Amino acid sequence: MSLQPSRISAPWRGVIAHYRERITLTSSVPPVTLLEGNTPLIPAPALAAILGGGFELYLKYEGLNPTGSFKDRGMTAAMTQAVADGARAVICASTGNTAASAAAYAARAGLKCVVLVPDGKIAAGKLAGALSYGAQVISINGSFDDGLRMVREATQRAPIALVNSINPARLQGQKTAAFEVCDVLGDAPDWLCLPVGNAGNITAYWLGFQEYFNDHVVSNRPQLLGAQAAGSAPIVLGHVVEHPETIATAIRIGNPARWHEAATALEESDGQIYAVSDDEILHAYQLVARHEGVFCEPSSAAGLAGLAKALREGKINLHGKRVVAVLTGHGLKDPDTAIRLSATPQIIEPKIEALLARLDL
Ligand code: AN7
Repeated sequence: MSLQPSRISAPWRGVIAHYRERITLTSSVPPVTLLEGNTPLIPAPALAAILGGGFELYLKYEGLNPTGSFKDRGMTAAMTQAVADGARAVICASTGNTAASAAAYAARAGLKCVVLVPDGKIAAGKLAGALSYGAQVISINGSFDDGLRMVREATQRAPIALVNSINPARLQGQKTAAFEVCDVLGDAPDWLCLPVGNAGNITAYWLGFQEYFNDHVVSNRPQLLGAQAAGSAPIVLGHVVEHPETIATAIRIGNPARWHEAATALEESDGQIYAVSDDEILHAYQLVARHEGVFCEPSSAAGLAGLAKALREGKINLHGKRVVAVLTGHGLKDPDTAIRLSATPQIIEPKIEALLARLDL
């Protein structure tokens, strides 16, 4: 009997090391990494049945990244590039997840990090993360869109690097999620659905799928199904939303920076984009937790809400198809929404009879 630990596979070294030859960075410095990526693609047969059945559904659970969202894929690349460029400080505007991710990777790289967030509109777990990783957190009396405008100008006027997804390195990191989906399925899925906010992620997925397809790694490309919150749906409406509102604060964005690229991805993939109400988002959010045991943040469920809407309205035929829903962030990011939506725990005396009387079996 061997006393060596059994190695089931080579250790995971993060998305830059794993997909090195596919990631275009102008640097040769060692990656700034927290070993992000390699997130599970979880089959969701119960949810597929609830949505009408007849297709395979998988959840790309991005909440299992080191800071709890898909942003870590892009941030490893952006922070590596910043270090290579000799930056001393980084800045971003954020609805929360980018802030937490930037803060963590900056801590790892030894860089100063400044994040701008909309005051009162960021979920508790994201603020807790950004503060704990030691970022300078600045709350603005305005929206994410105001913050993005301000950080763009700040990088013109002060020696600080921008790590929002208008930074092309971010997309290089984030496209690895598309590679992973294909690597696990053995080909591209038929549909990929995801929430759309600033539109960096849909742009990055399309980049990844195109690249695998063009290099003949896969034989097809998925159709993309995007979803925006109804109160923050500029791409669906075709105009900027001045005062975006939604309970899904991660995607409370009225003027997406990658709007044009998202429109191109939707067009080239023969995709669809939907506006989903807060009620529809919260319904999908509860369904996936209660029927699959997968807890995502409300915004992450918007893609599933969009899928449900497309099916309900007969806009899509999924018979025999393989569908991937990207769950972009972890449910623990937003404990307040989770608790507010649920029944209050029952309080009893510490007596067995009191417990047995409450068991409703
Ligand atoms: C959980 O953190 O924009 O369309 O500043 O946190 O690429 O913007 C977050 C966006 C979806 C939308 N799901 O992705 C930010 C930020 C979650 C998110 C999106 C976000 P993009």
